[in-house]
Amino acid sequence: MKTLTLHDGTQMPAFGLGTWKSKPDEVYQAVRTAIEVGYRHIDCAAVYQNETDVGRALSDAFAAGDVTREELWVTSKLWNDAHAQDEVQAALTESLRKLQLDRLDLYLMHWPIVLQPGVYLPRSASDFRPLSDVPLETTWAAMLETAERGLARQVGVSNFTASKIKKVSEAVGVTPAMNQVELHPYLQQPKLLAACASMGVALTAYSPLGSPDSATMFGREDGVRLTEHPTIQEVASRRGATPGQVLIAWGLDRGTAVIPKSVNPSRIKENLGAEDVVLDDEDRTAIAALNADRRMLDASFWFVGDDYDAESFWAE
Ligand code: NDP
Ligand code: 1BO
Repeated sequence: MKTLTLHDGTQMPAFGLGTWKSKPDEVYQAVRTAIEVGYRHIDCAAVYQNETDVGRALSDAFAAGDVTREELWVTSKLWNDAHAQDEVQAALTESLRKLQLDRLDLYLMHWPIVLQPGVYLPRSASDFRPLSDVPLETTWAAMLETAERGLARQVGVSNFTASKIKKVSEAVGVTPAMNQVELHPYLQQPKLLAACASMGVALTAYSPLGSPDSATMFGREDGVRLTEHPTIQEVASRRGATPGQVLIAWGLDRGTAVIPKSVNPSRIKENLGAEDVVLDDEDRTAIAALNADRRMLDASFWFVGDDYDAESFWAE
């Protein structure tokens, strides 16, 4: 299994299972199947509202001897409504309770956004807390404290630009181990890759297949699905692989972790096969040409009120 080396030398399994949008009644079997076929990394989040079912699957997998706790990498994420100094540890403890774990391998600040307690997605300006009241560096320092207390082996961020990483790192004196961001051939983000590499921050590619199952939710029905793009299909046929495997192999080839979501047993197995797909320079050049700086999660759900806007949110 391919691994990433984090800034303190920790080895993290590069390939994992995504669980966003996996319904509680589906995610149990998805996690059990994934572990049975060889996955060693599961990506979770409090906001996915399925950690209890993931936790049941983990507990049953340990009891069945399918995997040991030490062999498995479990990531979860702090939701935006618990950013205050005295809320972070409580939120992490609640995720641990649901996941039936003593410690996470990685805990991420899900978004550089601060919401009022109990808010899932904002509907009006009053759903936000001003960043000046709860700055990202306060949240980052509180996350580091959870690691010092042994509740997470590693801590990091998600959906951060390089400049936001630099700001929190300089303020607190410790750089995040990880930045989990959207990465796929339509959104290749080469500058962010280079900036994170220069700061010693590893990257995880989310929505590596282009997140087709969030298209309706976010009113994004236009455009060619990545798995149906002729270039991806050509590379797939050259490599004797499926389009999904090519997309995952491309992310692994760039040195990022990759966490495709599936609740379908045959696609769960198929996606793991990406570890054996080797791309060459012809494949890399063909896929590089697909970059369109096109986001599947453009963050527009945060642009309610005046606190965040499309101009500045992703700007360096
Ligand atoms: P993905 O790009 O992983 O796409 C998931 C979709 O692709 C599902 O519809 C799935 O269907 C389908 N699929 C899975 N395998 C294949 C295949 N081999 N061929 C064709 N279709 C396939 O989308 P996500 O947005 O879910 O991203 C992956 C994970 O990243 C999330 O689940 C989550 O864990 C994380 N994430 C993190 C975010 C963050 O803000 N930090 C934001 C977004 C995602 P089916 O299930 O039926 O197989
Ligand atoms: C708001 C969507 C979060 C997915 O990780």
